[in-house]
Amino acid sequence: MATIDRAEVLITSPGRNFVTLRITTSDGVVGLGDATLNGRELAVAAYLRDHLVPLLIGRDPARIEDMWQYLFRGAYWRRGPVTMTAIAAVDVALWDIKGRVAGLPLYQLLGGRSREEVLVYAHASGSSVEEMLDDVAAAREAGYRAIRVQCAVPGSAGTYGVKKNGRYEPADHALPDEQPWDTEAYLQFAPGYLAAAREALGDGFPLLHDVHHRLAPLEAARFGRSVEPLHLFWMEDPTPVDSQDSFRLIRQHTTTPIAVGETLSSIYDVKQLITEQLIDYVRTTVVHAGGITHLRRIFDLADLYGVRSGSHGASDLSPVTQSAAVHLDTAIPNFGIQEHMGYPDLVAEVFHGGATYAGGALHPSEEPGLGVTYDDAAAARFEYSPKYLPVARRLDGSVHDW
Ligand code: KDG
Ligand code: MG
Repeated sequence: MATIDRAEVLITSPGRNFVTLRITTSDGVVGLGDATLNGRELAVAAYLRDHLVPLLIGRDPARIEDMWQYLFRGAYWRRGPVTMTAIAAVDVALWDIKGRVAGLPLYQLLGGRSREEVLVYAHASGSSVEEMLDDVAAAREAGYRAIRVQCAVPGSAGTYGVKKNGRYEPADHALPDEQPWDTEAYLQFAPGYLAAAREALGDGFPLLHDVHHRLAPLEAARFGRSVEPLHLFWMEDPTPVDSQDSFRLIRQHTTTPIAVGETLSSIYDVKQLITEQLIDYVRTTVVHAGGITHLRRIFDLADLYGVRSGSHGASDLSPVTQSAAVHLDTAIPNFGIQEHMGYPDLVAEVFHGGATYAGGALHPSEEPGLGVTYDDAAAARFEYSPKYLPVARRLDGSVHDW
């Protein structure tokens, strides 16, 4: 029996910070898992290095489910993004190894293809409505068949979701940038620019919007109602998800579809949302929700209630996660859509292979396992430096949800 010989925690910053776990077996098979938690990277790196790596050495890499249970139940302290990201890194690396040993791409191990392609949505944004419409046109030109639209709210400098110099990278300060937020200004402004985007795209084109946890439940209900005639594909994170019951109130008032889950890390965090059919798309992702093993369990639960997947795919999820996500998206019955944000150019120097974009869709690698390799020499050129997500403050100076 092959055993786990080595597990290395690799940190690099090719345009943004990434943490990667690399597991090597006694047969020399190598598997990769993403362990990046934006703005809290070193907490996961320490959790892996100090607490999980010593538990892995000498164990059977083929026993993925048992390893998952061992790390989750065995810790006594359960759940939370740091724990679940660390467990995900181990889980995905072991799935990668299983695929490489079998000589099969990961989606084949997950049951094979359910679809020919993974539909993705692009990001279009602007600091003005004109700039946003130009970006919408550029995304269409690039072949995207679904587009998420965000526009800077007058008076809310640094509005989330808006690109700077052609890229959106919110974790870009050595200490958190503090940004003003005016909810009423947003509520008055956003429906108008979304209407302009709808007019440009035409009826039926999938148009998405991220509210990014900024509204109270009743404000979210008002927003959802006000954009109902635009038939959004979804409004994302309309209110903070700490309390799953809040979504009942939103649901009672609007038929605008709801997507939630990018900050959530376990099936228990989405259980009520799914079983009470309070959402339409669950956005939990491989890296932050316990890996392939746990995310598949979430998607299976979602399928029972007619909820589809819509996984988070921002640039803080490494190409290892993107590849794993596209394999899972290819295999599950209840796929909805996949976010596709792209990476800084330097990222391709460190991570080779993985999913490929063509014609508005992502396609899984046909290489065994995930199909991603890690270039140590390139990685060594990009030193880690702390980068934080911003913090939002209301007009009276108090802290708001970012
Ligand atoms: O790390 C935080 C980002 O991933 C998040 O702000 C991006 O909301 C986001 C999205 O929908 O991609
Ligand atoms: Mg989001």
